[in-house]
Amino acid sequence: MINNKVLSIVLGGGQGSRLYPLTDRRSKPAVSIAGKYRLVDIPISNCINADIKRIFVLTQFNSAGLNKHIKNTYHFSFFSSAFVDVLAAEQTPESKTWFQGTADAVRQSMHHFLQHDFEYALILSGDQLYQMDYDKMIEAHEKSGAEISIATIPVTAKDATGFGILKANDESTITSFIEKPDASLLPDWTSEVSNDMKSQGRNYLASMGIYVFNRDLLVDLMKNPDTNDFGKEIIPQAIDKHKTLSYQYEGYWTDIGTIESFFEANLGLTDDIPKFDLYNRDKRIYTHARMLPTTKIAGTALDKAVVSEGCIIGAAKIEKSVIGIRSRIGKESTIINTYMMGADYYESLADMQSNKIENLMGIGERCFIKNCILDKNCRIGDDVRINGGKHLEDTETDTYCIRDGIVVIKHGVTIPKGTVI
Ligand code: ADQ
Ligand code: ADP
Repeated sequence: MINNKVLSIVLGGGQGSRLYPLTDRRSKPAVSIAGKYRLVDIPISNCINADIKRIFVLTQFNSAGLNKHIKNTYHFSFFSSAFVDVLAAEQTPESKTWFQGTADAVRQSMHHFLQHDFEYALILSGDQLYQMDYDKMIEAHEKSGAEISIATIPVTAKDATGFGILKANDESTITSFIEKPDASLLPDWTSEVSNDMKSQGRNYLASMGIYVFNRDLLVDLMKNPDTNDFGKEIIPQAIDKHKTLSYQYEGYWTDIGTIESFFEANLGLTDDIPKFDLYNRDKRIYTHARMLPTTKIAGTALDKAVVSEGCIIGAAKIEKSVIGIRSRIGKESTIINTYMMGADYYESLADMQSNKIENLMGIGERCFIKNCILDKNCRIGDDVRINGGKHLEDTETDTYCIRDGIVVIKHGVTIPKGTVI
């Protein structure tokens, strides 16, 4: 089934990305999460689970990785109107620049959207981890007669300064909105929330950056070339003129736009009952079906480990870590609090045995790796010691970056034998 009323637009990431260096060589939607998925799989899967199967992904630059992933993953029947298309910022006679913001990204791509029939545009962020039923949001939008709906979630004062904060009346119509308010303004912006939320100190209603627009209104709003951003301009300017609904959500939702939140969200998957449920059949997360072999483990003590397919592991210990596809980890190594993204391919046995390659892909023998993100295809030599943590200052070298104490090893680099970080 396809919901023919809705066209979905995923905002795949701006220019100066807070996820650097993970976004150094690929666009943000292509960043690997949870060992086997890509960021873009989250909003796309939520859409598919709601029968919304006409999806555009807007991104600042095309990476071979992203296009290949979309092409390999989202196959719809030849007779269906379903599609997932990547639209990268492009030069046209009218616009010679990169997307200047979220609204500008939509504006510059409008001619692609208008080739399709739809009543509502569902605009989504590309860097959030959540499983939401968009169907219900569209239903509430239709029922209320609103022209715009914004998904909202109660947040704490500490978090409120990082979001668009709003107030709504008894009918859930938004009456005021402020983008990322200064902490000094917060006392004026509390809302009535459920007792459960109150007990968690979540007294502010934040925009989740998930919007439903009636088609005609979106077309109209995009005619003003001076508005580049939904949060900063479009929404605050629209609420007085157009009925805007607050669609309140209280499930698990987290923004994974920074290295720290990305790291926490991934390691959170190792909890006994993770807040993000990958095991729910009704809210399935789709990704490339790779037909990988099973994972082989020898002599390893595993504790809170999430291990993807196709790995060959001989480590001594893996604790509170997510191990990505095709990871190879050598004997006597210890991995703690780490997200290892894995590899895009295997080295051949002949290559591995020929001694031609000094550092094999993956993690070598007798290594100690803690508080680390290892990007895809990196080579960690034997006896390497990486002890990440808050004692380390933010810094960057050719092969790694340190952000909030997390050591991020860059894509495809080699960390030679015996290195200590
Ligand atoms: P932010 O997340 O800070 O706040 P923004 O940086 O504009 O807003 O990003 C929104 C989404 O669009 C992200 O997925 C981002 O990667 C993507 N994006 C940003 N610039 C883009 C560009 N030029 N081209 C394509 N994609 C781009 C927003 C709202 C707040 C709300 C939070 C919730 O402005 O009101 O509270 O989202 O996370
Ligand atoms: P991303 O940017 O998303 O990490 P890449 O653009 O690096 O992805 O390419 C990933 C894809 O490229 C993989 O699916 C893999 O099949 C292929 N690939 C990359 N390097 C090699 C290689 N040396 N040998 C074989 N395949 C490779």
